[in-house]
Amino acid sequence: MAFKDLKFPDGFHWGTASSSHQSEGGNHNDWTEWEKIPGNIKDGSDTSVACDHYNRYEGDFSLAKEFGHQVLRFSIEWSRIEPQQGRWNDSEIAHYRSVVKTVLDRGIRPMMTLHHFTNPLWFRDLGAWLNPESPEIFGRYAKKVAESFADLDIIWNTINEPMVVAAMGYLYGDFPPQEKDFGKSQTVTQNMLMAHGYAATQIREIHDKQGRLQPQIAPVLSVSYFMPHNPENPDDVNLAAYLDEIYNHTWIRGAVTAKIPDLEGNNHRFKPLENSVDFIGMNYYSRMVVSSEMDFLAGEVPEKDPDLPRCDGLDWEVYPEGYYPIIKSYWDSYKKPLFMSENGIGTKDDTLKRAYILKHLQQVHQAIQDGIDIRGYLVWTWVTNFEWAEGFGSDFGLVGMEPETLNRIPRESAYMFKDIIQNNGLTKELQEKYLR
Ligand code: GCO
Repeated sequence: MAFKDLKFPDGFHWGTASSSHQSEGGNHNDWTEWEKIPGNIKDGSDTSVACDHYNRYEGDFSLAKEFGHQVLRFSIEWSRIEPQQGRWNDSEIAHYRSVVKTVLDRGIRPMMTLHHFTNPLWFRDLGAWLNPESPEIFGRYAKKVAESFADLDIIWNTINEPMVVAAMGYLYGDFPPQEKDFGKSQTVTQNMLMAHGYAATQIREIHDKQGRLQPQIAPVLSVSYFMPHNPENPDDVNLAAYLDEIYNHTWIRGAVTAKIPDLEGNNHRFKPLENSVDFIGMNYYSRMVVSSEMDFLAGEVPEKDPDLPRCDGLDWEVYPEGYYPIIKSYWDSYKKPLFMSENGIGTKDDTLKRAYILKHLQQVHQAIQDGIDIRGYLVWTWVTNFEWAEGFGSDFGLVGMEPETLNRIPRESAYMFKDIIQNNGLTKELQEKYLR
């Protein structure tokens, strides 16, 4: 195959993404408690230290700067900022202000997520996202954060992957609170949609009140490419379409159209959602093949393709061909600018990691060529970190970490990504080097 230079548009944003709980160490939230229960984390690890990023963020961001980053996506930890309901920890707010300023000082744009999976313990005890008041409670947290951060030039992410919270926490029971109840997962989805609306409204109002320019606000969605196991079987085709709708589309359509679908499929206008989406963050990792002969909602899926490489632990197939169609369906459906807010693979094999990134970027490039407005691309992740229920068993980092010293060790994939950023795209030579 002959490679060509693949240039990205001027102003395209390159960088990496991470989250507080996966990298900081020393948190105390619902995940911390859950990690202590034997069997919950596959390799028995926990986040007591994680990457010690809470103390090492300056070094991590300096390294990111050396490698050319233009955007750093990270989250702030709700449980640190609001350790008890309505009680704010000013020194933690100061800490995160310094995190943001450290990013800005390096000439990098901060993309800050308010909620990335973890909940304060008091919120868990109130029933977390099943509590009908959870959207307002989250809105009050967003208000406090907006008041404290509106003077800083931040790209705001409200909620990370609401569908993953709903599916993994309330349907498959692989994340806390380990429920297996489709109805509950639907309630969580709705409450997180309202919470996003309240958060966006608060962020806008506070910026107005303080006389600041309106920032860019986005929710971040996990997307997957659903495929029928047997494309000749209409039941498989219908199942794939149904799951595509409920996993990829229902939530974001609600946010974009400011309508909340209820369990009967009726829509209710919800004013706080108006003007809540400036762009859509899309996290893509893999496809999902589904069969009508199996119970998908109970976690049953057909055997994976033995010829495709997989992500360690999570067992996701490498399937770059699914990236383009899901990007296109988002663009066609919502006509909002898109931001590839996470993409990457957990593997010890850096050769595979490099090829993964290049092949996915070829898809992104094609989508841009076809007129789709994509603003940036972030690799998950910079320094390898705690991969939720996998523990440290699935290594997504461009930068490795020595277990004893926690020293950061950039991998060849980090240098490759630097080359991509410097060239604002994939040179022919780079593709020849890593895709041959
Ligand atoms: C997210 C992601 C990350 C994961 C990554 C690899 O929610 O943004 O789940 O937290 O680490 O997707 O699984």
